[in-house]
Amino acid sequence: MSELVTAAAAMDDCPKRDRGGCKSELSFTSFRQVEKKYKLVQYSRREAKRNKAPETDFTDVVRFDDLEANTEANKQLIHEVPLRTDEATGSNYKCYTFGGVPGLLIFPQVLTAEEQVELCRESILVYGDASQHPNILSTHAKAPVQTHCYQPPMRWATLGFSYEWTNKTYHKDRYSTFPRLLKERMCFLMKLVEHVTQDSFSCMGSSGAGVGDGATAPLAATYEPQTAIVNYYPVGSMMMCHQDVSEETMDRPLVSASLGCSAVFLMGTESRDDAPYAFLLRSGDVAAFAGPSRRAFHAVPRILDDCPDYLTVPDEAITVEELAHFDNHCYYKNKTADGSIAPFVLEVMSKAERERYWRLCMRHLRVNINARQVYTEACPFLADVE
Ligand SMILES: O=C(O)CCC(=O)C(=O)O
Repeated sequence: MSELVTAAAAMDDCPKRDRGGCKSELSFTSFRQVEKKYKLVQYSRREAKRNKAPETDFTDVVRFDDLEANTEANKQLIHEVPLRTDEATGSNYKCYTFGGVPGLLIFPQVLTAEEQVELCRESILVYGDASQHPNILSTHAKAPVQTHCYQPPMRWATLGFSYEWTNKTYHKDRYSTFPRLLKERMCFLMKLVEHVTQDSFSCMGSSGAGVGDGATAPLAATYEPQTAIVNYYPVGSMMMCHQDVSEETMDRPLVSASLGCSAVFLMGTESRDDAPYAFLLRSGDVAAFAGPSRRAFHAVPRILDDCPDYLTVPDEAITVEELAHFDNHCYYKNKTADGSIAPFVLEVMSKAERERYWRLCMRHLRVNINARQVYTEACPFLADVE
């Protein structure tokens, strides 16, 4: 855990998003107390001269990369679920459950380095294209900007059905195509979810309704990812406590992939009054919210500054000019003198420049892609056909 303790203090960047509910009456819940514990405390240069920023104690964070590093209490709650070896690839995937959060499944390092590269490239260069996929910039932006790729301070993009944050609803007539690559990955991951058996809950569609056929059918065969939220988290940002309960198909697990910098992820129960557990999610890890955890409150209070070299431009390869484009952990290629963002067009960039661009963006960034099935029936119109 030692590398976690060294995370530096910098400027606070808690976005006032409607998704988390930064509301004063929520400040005293047990969930909020744990969020505060892990939040990055950032001081201005002047303050830092007078006060030393407090260090975070990460001892209680559950980690699956180093089981021995867990507290004795957490070790008792971690269970490895035997998974069948993938016959096609011979891969032997691992899955863990955690006694404190029934239904939460963690698949550490289930995405290969190549798959992570592919998904990061798409997340920066394609999924952030507002002309293909509607997105909204963070509240820090002076006005919505129609970007052609991810550009800070964009905080999320939606693929497939668009989500209306204010009314917490989906609309069947508001959608973009659901990318084929992502659909393939998510369907594969759902097969792994299906392989996991637990006594305390069932991951299988319990309503008896399969996609399209109305019959009881295995989960993976009928699963259709219909919406995905791509979250962009620069170091210092966070996502406040919330539930994801707007989908009609709450018996279908939500699948959530972590890319780039690691995060402290909190998950509790259906009540904010219960203190959540904290989990370390690293690049390549996938979490599935199945069973009771599908309705549980969760949050991301901390992003660690540890993007793996294979997803970014490492220190020794970055130029002084490129470094000058970083501001508060974000890579701004086109920041104008008044601080607004000038959208740029990828087509004018060479392939090598685009490759460099997404890797520079990832330097202090975590990307989370979480996919959900929204409606019981199949929605073939979402398909990404060539
Ligand atoms: O970033 C994560 O791991 C979780 C994202 C999330 O909770 C959401 O998009 O609703």
